Amino acid sequence: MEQPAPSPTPAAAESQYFSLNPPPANLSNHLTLARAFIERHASEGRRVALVTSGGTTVPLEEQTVRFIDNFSAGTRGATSAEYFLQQGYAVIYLHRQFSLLPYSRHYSHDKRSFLDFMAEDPATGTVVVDEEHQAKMLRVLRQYADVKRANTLLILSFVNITDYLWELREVAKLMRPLGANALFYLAAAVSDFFVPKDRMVEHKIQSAEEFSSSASNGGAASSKPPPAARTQGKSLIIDLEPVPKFLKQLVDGWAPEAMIVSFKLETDPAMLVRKAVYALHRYHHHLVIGNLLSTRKWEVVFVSAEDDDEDDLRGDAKSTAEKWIRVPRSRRARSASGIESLVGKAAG
Ligand code: PAZ
Repeated sequence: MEQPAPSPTPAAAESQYFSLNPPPANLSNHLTLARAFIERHASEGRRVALVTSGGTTVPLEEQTVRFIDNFSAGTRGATSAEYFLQQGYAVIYLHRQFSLLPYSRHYSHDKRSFLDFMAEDPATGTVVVDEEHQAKMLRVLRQYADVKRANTLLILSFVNITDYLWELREVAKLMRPLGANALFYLAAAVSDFFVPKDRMVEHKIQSAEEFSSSASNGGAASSKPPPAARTQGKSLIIDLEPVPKFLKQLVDGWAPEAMIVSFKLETDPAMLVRKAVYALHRYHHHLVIGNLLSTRKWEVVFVSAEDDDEDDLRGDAKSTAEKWIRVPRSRRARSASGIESLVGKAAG
């Protein structure tokens, strides 16, 4: 009987993934910006936080018409970034393109149009902020102006899962010299499944089998492995592969001295703490923050090794502490700031 192939070591899986799936076109530009940012803040003795935020897409075609996505709007990441900045960190905000941004989040994804925050001053014929929004916008604008003046926020974007992983790995390596002054706050919703480059069809997937000839997608004699997406009759069959688990590499290889806070999302309350504890032990992060899709804006659970002794955490920590943080019902306003301020303070 044929034996299943042994699973590759983490280092082999990493090298295979990054050699098969090419980097985003703007990576080198992003790294030039990140290098200068990190060096400047390191020379000024400032701690640097890499905050990841938003969802990662899974493209189904090389010329991407269709992709798989997830729910994340980037609220957690954008809001938390503001609290890190307030706590004196320099922040590299690695976010999904067009998801929420620190400061502008207060206005950009509102149910109202941004024009609803504006009014015309009849005396001068100029556009002003509506009376009702003056106080809050002035407060947000001042915070944003301070951050711009101090140059403590660098915004980088990604779209798909492979772009995200490339950016995370390369920026993490740049942060390595910061040692314990580096913090990773991994709030992005990262896909567990993807289509590897060599199994991606080039052109738009056709909805009818008679049009989905292999000729338009590399030719029948192509040496490529079978495409991950194909039509069968009127159905679309998609065969996704697991994204290699790189979170441990962050600790072991890319930024071994950094503080790492990662998030775990579940929908089943019975799974949450169990999965967060599993992630803490498996990836050796310092803190795993668990949240449920339906209540994520109001409650999170902090899972960390009970003993904050470094060896205990990095070794086979058996005991794990959990701490629930809930925003009282009365404070569950439209904004998610309540929980973020608590999370921000805990990480600060
Ligand atoms: O972006 P958002 O505020 O709507 O959601 C935040 C979140 C739930 C994506 C984040 O808190 C999280 O749990 N991120 C990790 C998800 C995961 O890969 O398990």
